[in-house]
Amino acid sequence: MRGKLIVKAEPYDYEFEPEATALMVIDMQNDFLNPGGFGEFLGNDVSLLRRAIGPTKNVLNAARRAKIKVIHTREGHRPDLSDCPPSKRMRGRLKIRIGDEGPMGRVLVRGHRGHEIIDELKPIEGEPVIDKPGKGSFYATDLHLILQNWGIRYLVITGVTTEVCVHTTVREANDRGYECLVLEDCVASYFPEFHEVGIKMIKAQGGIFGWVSTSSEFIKAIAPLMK
Ligand code: TIU
Repeated sequence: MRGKLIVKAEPYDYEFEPEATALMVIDMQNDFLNPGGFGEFLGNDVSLLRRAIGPTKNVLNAARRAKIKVIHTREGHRPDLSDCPPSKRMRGRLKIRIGDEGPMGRVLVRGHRGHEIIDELKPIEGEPVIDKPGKGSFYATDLHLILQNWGIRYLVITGVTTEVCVHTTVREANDRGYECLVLEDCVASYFPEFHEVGIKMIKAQGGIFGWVSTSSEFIKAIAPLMK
């Protein structure tokens, strides 16, 4: 279907072209959402992030049915840690650091269970997975190249955590000219107050970083594409 669709959003309606839109699922990895991983070693209650799983699953299913492109990201590092800044590894004086052996294999290292995307949101054939060493999804990755090749101008954002990797990615995308819609029930933080303020920051000042809506409003908007 050609033409624009409209999502009820804040600070005002989000208009987008489905063929030029990608759904991004950011860092929905065992290391952040399950016990025994990086998120927990940082001192967090990982159960706080799990509220985003159900709504994100619904959006993912709807986007697949509507033939909207999907891209997943994972934060993590090469087994030799050559792409992990020593500052990142040492920060926090953790007992179990990035690269150390934990209950889900080596923490935040590619190829280990903790680094994998959670079972509930596994990528399927045709959905690129971007492995990123930083918080932002554009930094030191081929995400921008893929989006440009696909003709993508609109990004619908889900994932964790609101004020860290989601915010960094939205800011990076904003400076590269993408129109971002953040689905607030599909993103989450270990700090509910940071989530709340992080969401406010995106839509304040006329949508300084983009728009905010919900999974149900987005699914309603793309319903005509789900034949
Ligand atoms: N993916 C992501 O947000 N990485 C983090 O380290 N987040 C925290 O909130 N710690």
